[in-house]
Amino acid sequence: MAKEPRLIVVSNRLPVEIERTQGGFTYHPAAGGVATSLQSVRKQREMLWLGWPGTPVWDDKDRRSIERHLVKEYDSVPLFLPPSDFDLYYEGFSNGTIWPLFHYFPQNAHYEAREWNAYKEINALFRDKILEFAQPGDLLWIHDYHLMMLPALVREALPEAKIGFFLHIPFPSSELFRMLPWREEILQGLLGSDLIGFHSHGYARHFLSSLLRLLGLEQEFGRVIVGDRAVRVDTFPIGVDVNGFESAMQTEAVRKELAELQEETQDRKIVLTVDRLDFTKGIVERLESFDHFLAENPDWHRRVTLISLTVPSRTGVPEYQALKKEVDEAVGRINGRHGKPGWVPIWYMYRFLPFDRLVALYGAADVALVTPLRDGMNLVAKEYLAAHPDGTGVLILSETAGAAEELGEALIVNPHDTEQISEALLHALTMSESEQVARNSPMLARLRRYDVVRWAEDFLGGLEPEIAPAKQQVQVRLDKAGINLLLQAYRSAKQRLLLLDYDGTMVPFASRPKEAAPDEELITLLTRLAEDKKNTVVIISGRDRETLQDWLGGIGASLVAEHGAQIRRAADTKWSVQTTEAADGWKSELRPLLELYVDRTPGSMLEEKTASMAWHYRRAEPELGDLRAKQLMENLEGVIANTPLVIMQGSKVVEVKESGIGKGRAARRWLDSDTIYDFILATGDDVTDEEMFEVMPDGAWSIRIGVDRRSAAKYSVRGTSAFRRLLHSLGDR
Ligand code: ADQ
Repeated sequence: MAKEPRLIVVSNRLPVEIERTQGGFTYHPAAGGVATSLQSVRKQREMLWLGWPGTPVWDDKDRRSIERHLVKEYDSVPLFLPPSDFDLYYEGFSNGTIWPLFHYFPQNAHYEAREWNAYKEINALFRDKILEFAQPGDLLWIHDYHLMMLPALVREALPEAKIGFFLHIPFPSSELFRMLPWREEILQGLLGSDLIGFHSHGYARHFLSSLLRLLGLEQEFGRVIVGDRAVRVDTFPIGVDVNGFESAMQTEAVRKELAELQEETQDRKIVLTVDRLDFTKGIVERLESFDHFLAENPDWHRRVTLISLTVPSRTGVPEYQALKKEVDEAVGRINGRHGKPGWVPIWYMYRFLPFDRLVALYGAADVALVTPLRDGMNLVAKEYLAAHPDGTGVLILSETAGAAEELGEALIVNPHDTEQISEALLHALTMSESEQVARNSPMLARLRRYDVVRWAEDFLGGLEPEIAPAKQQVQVRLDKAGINLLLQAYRSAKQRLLLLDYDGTMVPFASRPKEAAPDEELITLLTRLAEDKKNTVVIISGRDRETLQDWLGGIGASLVAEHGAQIRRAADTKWSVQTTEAADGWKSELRPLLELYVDRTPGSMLEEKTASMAWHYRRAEPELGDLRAKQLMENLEGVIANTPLVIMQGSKVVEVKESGIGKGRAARRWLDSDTIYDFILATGDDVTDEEMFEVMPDGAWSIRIGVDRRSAAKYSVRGTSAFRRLLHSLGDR
């Protein structure tokens, strides 16, 4: 066993099914997302799982036998809970208060002090069980909304414990959360953790604003100071076992199921829906959308079948019984309305299906219709994609499922909009295979990289400590009088050096780097400046050489690409590569870390260049992008210590590069040459340009684009258009 600290996982339910048989008991591991993800963790470290073993009431002898077996065979510790309190805690507070409220159904939530007290009692029983087993150095990972008081209870008893908490359901807007009579206690309960994880950035933000509004606790980059402790709040979107689904698709059992299904449905298209029967899943609304689709598109009659697979859930609760009735009636009504001899529009299955059959259904479905009204993540959407490794199939996904944050290439719909879902169905059923693959491939690639194993490792890695804030530089500003002085100096000079950054300096940023091509006006302007015999124009950029060559190869200027890693002088046709001492291989070492940030930050991307790697986050959600950038820099700082690499944060980009390379060194090639320049202009907008500003001689005009920033440049102008005007003035001289 490796020397990693032991992990104690705590959840309401143990992932083991126990059945009484004649000779004693039988045990089956229950496969679920979290259980699967922790299989790999189990190989690296000792693990113990603590939770409730299921409903039957056992006598003392049974309990001892079950506990012995679970500890020995499953590394699991059962916590037998008193049935009376259990109902108040489970059906009552957990599923009758928290579940509806957190899923934006406040009208379904009830607030009973008795249930709340039972919830606290049961959480305290969990604490007692933990205390029986916990040893110094253990990591504790507590799961989900049943156990929100547990982190603080454990913290009180074990101040030094390392405690992580993960919420599998949404955390609602603070406006909803504040409706809970025991809202402060719940927040305090969660704050006993060192790390609190959510599926999406939105949930983390809601939690942080609840902390601010209800407890007055401020956060900085997802860190909240509670007394003398720091609590980190972060997002870890759970994945699925992609390899497991891919290999299941190859097994004989699944192939057989699939063949039978295809035989039964003939050449009809299959639309599949899979959920637990719950009011949050939007089952009735979805059936109504299908009804609408059939009414609007009679040509699709007989050509499509909706398979609705619904797993029974909370069957003892009256609201769930009423929902079951509503679903049954809707299915009957729609089949009655549209059905024809030989064609039943909806095949409705109300049961749990074994894995092989479920996978075969995923594989056979042309379209997955996943439209929960609210869902923490929704694994069905991801499982469907994983069961189509060739990238075919169409996913229609609700915008209010956590999964929508990552699966943006799906057909995203508002689950309440019958018309829109009906249109999405038509789009899905007629979508070309090439469009299907184009949409699904990037999603599959993300799911493969950030799978369920990675999710668990990422969370556990997050329980490690963090590092210090970034450095700052001197602030400067340029005024109108300065511009006039600059123009005078330019006019009277004999040899001028113009070092011009490109993105963010001469052109504004575009959401995709390839879209920031130079316009005609800029090309003309730069060509004119470069033609002037007194001028040496150098475009000094972080871009790759192909793009620079392509865009600016014809203006007659010298080009510096990749922050100085490649240089092409105006007089040359060839590029020269600048070398450093950095040994090869650093990129493959850092790539997994950078890819992790790509996966965890939807909209971001990785760019590889000769002597650097850059993580761009301009298209990411801004707050999340900034937070991740800071985390990535801290992470990188630890990794690259004592290597010839440096980290730079530019505008919406974090870049790691070989330290001998940089715009400073590149600029020196001209500054240190035999030519004596009596006018030097250096302009740029981000941290990569600071190196250039720093090597400028005293009389140089160094200008940073963007006011009120810290910089080593002497001056600043407001933005790219202001700088363009200045360039025009130079061009007119
Ligand atoms: P759930 O609300 O249970 O999970 P979901 O994420 O969709 O919702 O997971 C359902 C699971 O049950 C899937 O793995 C699916 O394959 C399986 N399943 C559904 N119907 C089935 C059937 N008839 N037969 C067999 N298997 C069936 C909670 C949160 C989610 C969050 C997960 C994980 O509510 O938002 O994604 O936890 O964090």
